[in-house]
Amino acid sequence: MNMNHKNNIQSSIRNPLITFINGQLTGADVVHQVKTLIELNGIFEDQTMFEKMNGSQIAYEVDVWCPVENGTEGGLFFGLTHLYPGQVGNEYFMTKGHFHAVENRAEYYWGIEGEGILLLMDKDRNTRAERMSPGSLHYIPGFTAHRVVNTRAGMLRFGACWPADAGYNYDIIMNEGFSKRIKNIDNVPSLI
Ligand code: S6P
Ligand code: ZN
Repeated sequence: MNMNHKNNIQSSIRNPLITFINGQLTGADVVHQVKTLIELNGIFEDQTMFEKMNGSQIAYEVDVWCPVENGTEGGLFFGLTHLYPGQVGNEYFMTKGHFHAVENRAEYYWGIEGEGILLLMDKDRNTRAERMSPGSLHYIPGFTAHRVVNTRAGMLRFGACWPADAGYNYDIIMNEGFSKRIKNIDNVPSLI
């Protein structure tokens, strides 16, 4: 094989645009979002305790890769959430939680590092909980609100993959919450 031919073959194989190694998502197209505690105002039960806390501390960070335009039917998005440890009163740090704007859109979550609980609530407000740990895989059906709670002292990292046209509906959860909460009761995460 002559050198030119060899170079052509090699140059037609490109490197990945994004890498996902050791719980980190890296690449030029990855968008990094930071959610501070103050942005979660209203989701915790103990508002008095919430107001005493440092609102500028980070509650979670999300790295998102959108290989197609937002709203593309048939496309997929990929995300990595880094949820910090902490409590507001006896309630653990958690994500805001949402339904999808296109309500029937499903999603996968999977545990990468740390331990926590995935709360799932259907349209009739029935809430169930799944333990999340490295390697756990969670199918979130359509019409189901989802929120993750960090129940341990370290970081909780989890992956997510969802349809590019799913969108977000945060209003229902901001206004009505989930029908159950995860609380630290005598150092045991409990669904209440
Ligand atoms: C998107 C997916 C995740 C969350 C992220 C933060 O459909 O479920 O990427 O956006 O975990 O949670 P939240 O509830 O603040 O969007
Ligand atoms: Zn979602």
